This record gives sequence, structure tokens and C-alpha cells, in this order.
Amino acid sequence: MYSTDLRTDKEKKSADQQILDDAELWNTFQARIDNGDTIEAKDAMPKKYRQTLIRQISQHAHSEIIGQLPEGNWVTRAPTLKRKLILLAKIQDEAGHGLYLYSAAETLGRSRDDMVADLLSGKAKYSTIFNYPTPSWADIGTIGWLVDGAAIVNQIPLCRCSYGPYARAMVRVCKEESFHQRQGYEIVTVLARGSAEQKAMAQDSLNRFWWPSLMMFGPSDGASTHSSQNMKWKIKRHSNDELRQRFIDATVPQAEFLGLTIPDPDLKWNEERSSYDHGDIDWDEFWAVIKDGGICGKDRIRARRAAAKDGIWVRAAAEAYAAKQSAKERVA
Ligand code: BYC
Repeated sequence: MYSTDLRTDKEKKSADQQILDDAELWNTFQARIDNGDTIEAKDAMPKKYRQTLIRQISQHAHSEIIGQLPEGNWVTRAPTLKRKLILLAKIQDEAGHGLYLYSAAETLGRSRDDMVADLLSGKAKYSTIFNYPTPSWADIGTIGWLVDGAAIVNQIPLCRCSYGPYARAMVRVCKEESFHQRQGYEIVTVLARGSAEQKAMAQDSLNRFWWPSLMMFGPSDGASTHSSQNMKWKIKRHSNDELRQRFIDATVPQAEFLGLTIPDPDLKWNEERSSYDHGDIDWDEFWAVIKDGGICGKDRIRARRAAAKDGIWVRAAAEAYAAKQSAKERVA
């Protein structure tokens, strides 16, 4: 998602005028939000509310779909049949999340085809975490533990997001992510309690995924362009830094329990805040991965383009079948 700005040139030119035109709508809409109302697809809403939701929800959907790729890397090499089955089921869940989210975004008036076209053209953003490689089996555990773990912290508040279709989609997504997080932590537990080599593999994976996982929460509050308006609209309930801190505080004891070390020499418990202080996040790396795709960005888009091409006949067959069915129904 996505695009930074979904407006056409004409829409951009008239944006200021549009905001003035919508002043009354903005006020009544804000009153509904302040009152705790849920906004539904057919309700009147400011154009910017619609646009920011399309941006965020489609970005989220793309992340679920692209997020299948790093894990897909291990389907053929999972260490046991049981691990393979669990991994396949998890990856299938992520496809389902993408489906709910594209459907939620479609209720706002943008077609799934258009959103996917933005992803395939490289115009749309998706979470930077999925542009990191998964060279070891431990990475599958770490993704469940840290990436799904971070996703839960970020997404539980989204279950109370002001936009009904997004909030409702999040309820099921969060339930499934909870299961994913536990299966990931279980894989890491087995490795951390295994041989010295297995424990080293788990530690190496944690070293590579810790900082990128913290980046999943978005830029620090001072650099977050959308937070302030999105909090007013109750799309976001907490700031990026608040959620990141919540994730750190929950995850550090989990690492300690396994005898693993968080790769942050500045990490220390702050008694006064009842929270962990942590070292600086490398925001240059974050913005560089957004801009250039990091290590795997090109491969990820190449894989999605190939899937879109290989799936043309499937979509054509489904459409032909649907057309035949509706023709039959009309006759009946
Ligand atoms: N990666 O103003 P900000 C999963 C962009 S999938 C890339 O703070 P906002 C899973 C942001 O888009 C989990 N870009 O934005 C799947 C904006 O750029 P634009 C995915 C990022 O929206 C498979 C700019 O930076 N979760 O769990 O207020 C397997 C400024 O940011 C990132 C979601 O998508 C990033 N990490 O807050 C396993 C959750 N962060 O659009 C697991 C839903 C920021 O202006 N999304 N940017 O060009 C959100 O909650 C919010 O969109 C964010 C960012 C907290 C991510």
C-alpha cells in the first residue's frame, strides 16, 4: 500500500477546497467518532478517512500475502511431517487474513484488482519485516514468536478501530495470530533446549529478527505522519512507540525464560517506568528497506508477479463458471 497518496492529480489539486466543502461533514463525523460510534461502509465519511483506511488496510493485506513467502521457503524442508503440516496450515491462515483484509478495503470503494496491481507494480508498501531472508529453520520459530507476536500487539487495538469492517476482520485475525505466536515460541523452545548447535541457531535467528520486528510498529512517534489524525479518528488507539514498548516488555521475559539474549546491549529494566529501556533503532535501515526493498524485496515482488501470471487461467475459469451459474439462475 501502498501508495503514499491514493488521490488522482485532479483530486490533489482540489484537496483544500474539498476539505472546506466537507467542513460540516468533518464535524458531524468527528462527533460520531468521539461518541464511540462504529462507522460502516455506507455511512458518510470524509474522503481522507476513506483514503487513509484504504492505505492502511491494503498495506496490511499485502503484508499478509507477501508474509507467506519467507515461511513458504521452509515448507519443503520442515524437519518433520508434523512441522510441515503445521507450517502449511499457518501459511494458509495468512492467505485467509489477506482475503478478509482485501474484502474490508473493498467496502471502501477500491477494487481488489487495483490494490493488487499497486503491489505488483511496486507502488504499494507492505511491512518491511518480510524483506528479510529466512535461511534457517529457527527463523520459522522466530517469525511466529516475534513477527506474529508483534502483529498481535499492534492488531488487538485494531479490533476496536472505528471502521466496523476492519475491526471485525481483526477479531478473527488476532485469534489465529495468537495460535501462530504460540507455535513459533514452541519451535524456538525446542531449539533453545536442544543441542548447543540448535540453541546457537535460535540465538542467531533472534539476533537477525529482533530489530526488524521492532520496526514493524512503524517509525517513532515524532516521525509518524499519520498517527495524530488516525488517533483522532480512532483508527489507531495507541502510538507506534507505545505499542513497540508493550511488545518489548512482553517479549524480553520470554527470551530470558529460554536462556536467549536480546541483541541490545542497552536493554535494561527501568524500575521507575516499570518498563524496559532499549537501545536506538536503526531508522536509516528501516527507511532504506522501504525505499529499496532490502535483501529480499525484488524476489518478493517477482514471486507475486509470477503467481499472478500463473493464476490467470484459474481466475478466468472461476469467472466463466460464475457467469454460467448466474445465467442458469436467470433462466430458472
Ligand atoms: N513497513 O505515519 P506512520 C503479519 C510506513 S502482517 C513498511 O506511522 P501509520 C504477518 C507507513 O505506511 C502485519 N512501511 O503510518 C503476516 C507510512 O507510509 P505511507 C502487518 C511502514 O499507518 C504473515 C510511513 O511509513 N500489520 O502480521 O499511521 C506472516 C509513516 O508511518 C511500516 C499491519 O499492517 C512498516 N513496518 O502506522 C506472519 C498492521 N511502518 O503509507 C505475520 C496495520 C510504517 O504514508 N497497520 N510504514 O507511504 C498499522 O497498524 C499501521 O499502518 C502501522 C503504521 C503501525 C504499520
